[in-house]
Amino acid sequence: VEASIPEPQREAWKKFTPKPFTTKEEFGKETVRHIETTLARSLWNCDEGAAYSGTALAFRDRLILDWNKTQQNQTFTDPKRIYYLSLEFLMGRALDNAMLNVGAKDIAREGLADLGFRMEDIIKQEHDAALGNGGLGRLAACFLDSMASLNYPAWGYGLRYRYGIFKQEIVDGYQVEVPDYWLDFNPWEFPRHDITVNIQFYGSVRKWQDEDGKQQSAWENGEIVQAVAYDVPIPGFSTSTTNNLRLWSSKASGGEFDFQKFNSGEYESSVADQQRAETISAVLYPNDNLERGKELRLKQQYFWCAASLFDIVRRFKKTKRSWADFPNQVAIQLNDTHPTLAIPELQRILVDIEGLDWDEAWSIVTKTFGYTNHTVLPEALEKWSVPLMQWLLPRHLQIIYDINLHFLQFVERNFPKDRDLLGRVSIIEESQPKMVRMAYLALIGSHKVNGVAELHSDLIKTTIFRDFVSIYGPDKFTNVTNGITPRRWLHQANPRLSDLIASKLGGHDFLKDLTILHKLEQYVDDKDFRKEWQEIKHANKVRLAKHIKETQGISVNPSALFDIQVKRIHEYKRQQLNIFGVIHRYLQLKSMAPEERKKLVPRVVIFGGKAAPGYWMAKTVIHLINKVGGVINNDKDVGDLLKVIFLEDYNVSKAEIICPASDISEHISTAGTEASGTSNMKFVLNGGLIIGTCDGANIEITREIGESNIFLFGNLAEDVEDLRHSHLYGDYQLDPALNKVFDEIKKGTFGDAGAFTALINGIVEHGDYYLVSDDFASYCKTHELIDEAYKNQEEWLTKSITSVARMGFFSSDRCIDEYAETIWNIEPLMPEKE
Ligand code: BZD
Repeated sequence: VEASIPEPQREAWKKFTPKPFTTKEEFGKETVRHIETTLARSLWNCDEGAAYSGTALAFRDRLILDWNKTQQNQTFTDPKRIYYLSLEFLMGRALDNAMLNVGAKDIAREGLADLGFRMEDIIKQEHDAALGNGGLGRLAACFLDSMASLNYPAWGYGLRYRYGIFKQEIVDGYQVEVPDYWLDFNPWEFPRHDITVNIQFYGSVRKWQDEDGKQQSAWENGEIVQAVAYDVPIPGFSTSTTNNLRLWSSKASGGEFDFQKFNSGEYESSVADQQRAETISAVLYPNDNLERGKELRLKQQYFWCAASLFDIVRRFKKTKRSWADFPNQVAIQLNDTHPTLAIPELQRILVDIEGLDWDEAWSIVTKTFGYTNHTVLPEALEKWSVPLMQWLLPRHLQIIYDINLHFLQFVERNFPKDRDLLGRVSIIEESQPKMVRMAYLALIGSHKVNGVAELHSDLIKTTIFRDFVSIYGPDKFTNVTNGITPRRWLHQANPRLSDLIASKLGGHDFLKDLTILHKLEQYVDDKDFRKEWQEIKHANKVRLAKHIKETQGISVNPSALFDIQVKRIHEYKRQQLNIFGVIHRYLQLKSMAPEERKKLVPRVVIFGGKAAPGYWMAKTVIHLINKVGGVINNDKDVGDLLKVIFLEDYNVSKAEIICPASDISEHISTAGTEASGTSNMKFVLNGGLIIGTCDGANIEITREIGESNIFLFGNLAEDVEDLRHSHLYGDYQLDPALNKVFDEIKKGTFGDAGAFTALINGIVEHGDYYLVSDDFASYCKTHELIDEAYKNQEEWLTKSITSVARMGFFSSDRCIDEYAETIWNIEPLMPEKE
């Protein structure tokens, strides 16, 4: 690698390289310098917003120094790198995370105090980076944190959406979506106007034979859009390794053609071109677990895949290695099927541009990619219409057809007798119009496919990928159970608990090896420790109660049992089961004598989550929750015994307040539908107990923490199919208690009953696909057990401590090590010593 500064001058360069601040004075100096010069503000107009900006810029400088060193070290050492391709990175706020990871939060707190600001107020100024929908996007963010913390040479690649997931407002009990424009001030990104890639769309394919008689193809005459790189530094915890998240933004290519148009007076049309180009990275699609086949979405996917691969290939080519070495230097992980076009794109680069033979290229491609599946829900499996792909990406469609041909020939050779098999496993679905099945393409183009929890990884092998297990054998399929980063979800969200744990375990090492938590079990009977543990939980509930008061104007009693369900609103996640359970509880309470009521455990039931804007049933559930809250919260008979809260605009920074404040949280999806779930892990790690179905990671959580520390209920995944069948074709009995709940809704107790007809009919008349009625009795019964258990606070506390002690497995560090070892074949690269 050639350096731009000649050898004799490098000493001067090194002398002038800025040093990271190490004292509150140095921090204060940097911060004020940024406020005065970078921001052009002064002591006369420095509000909390400006103080946040100055602090963020001071920390950004620190990250960049480490980032430079990390990247330089990687360039010199040239290890195998992992590239994590995800359309979503749900990062949340960056400042608090940066301060904790570089270990300078206390310095900053003191420095800010000297300037007249409180740390808590400054942190709150930051806008969440919300470039994701839910679990899948947040998982990608936790993985970035772990990869950096474990010193893996890793890059994330994504899209720089101008609008992240919408902000949710609740108006008259209805969800209203407000655009999330988050880029007005974002100190965490570095535009790299010199790193651009031209991306082609549409056009045509020219084919010819070269002198050696070899078939050649070229994709030509398309429309060009430019991708511009924006880099976001990702600091590791307690290491100087700082990785890169590269987000692509779209721009008109601005070549001569546009200039001519503009010059010849076609202003409008040249501006329209520009706007069309910028539309590609304008907005995140707000659906989770649903794919709707829109052209713009496909454009986003190709734009991002092509820019990322160009970048990866460019970096590889600089090292002048042979192509056969590519999979030894590059691992690419596909976060669901959204980046599947990277597979035909790499094949196109190798065959059409680099001139490799098909088979040689294909062997490189399949060794490079790994594919993670996050769902078995049929409506979420991506399919793209062949005519759309023909129009937008004509060469890629040909390559996909060729991949399919080779694959089907291989299947036919090995399974000559199975006539239907070819149709079942073909990448092309023979429908009207024909469709490209992206999950099959991803699977065929990868060397490993993984699910995200044991049950889920088993299910994909017996359902959607069943035939492929016969074709490739079971070794192509593996499981990597999800995890969460304990830095954000314990240390940052719950600093007091983190410090209490550290006081017993001799420091914060558990944040880098979460299995150390098991030593906490020794202290489960330690009186002072228990008292402190309980006080911290209470303080976290007080903090959430304060937030509820400030945002909703409702007072809740922090000594009540806090029962929380926060996640995207989806029928399969069954918030409807929860709210029907609440109505049932309300009816029981109303039927009691006042004396009897006094024995009840007071409850605050808290919901939060966004519904996809076009998902009517989910919006109806939000509406019902709000209506029920309106009635119950104002019923004098009820008082403090039951409160129902819908928290507006659930996001990462709110999750950091919510997760530490639960007594019980709800993970109650129909068995077999939630691939893993990760908020279940966040709640348990913060000392909350959970009620859940035998689904996703709940099963493994139970195995780790013990059956007596979790409230499981409901039917099992293996019985779901039969139950659904019996609803439609057998005799079907609606649960009587649920029927009473429906009667109450129909009476108009919670407002216009007509608004909820579809919700009820889905269960009563249309087969109850999500088995709400089947699980209702066991759900309500389990909540009674929870009430009983909560009365014994000592035992509850023991469960809480024991559970946390046994959660070590669910660190995303463990996941990343598993991916690195079993799929990526990469090693950490330790930072150079000073
Ligand atoms: O991925 C989620 C699953 O539903 C969870 O069970 C799992 O824990 C997490 C992480 O593995 N899936 C999603 O969040 N999916 C999406 O958000 C999504 C977005 C666009 C299109 C399809 C799915």
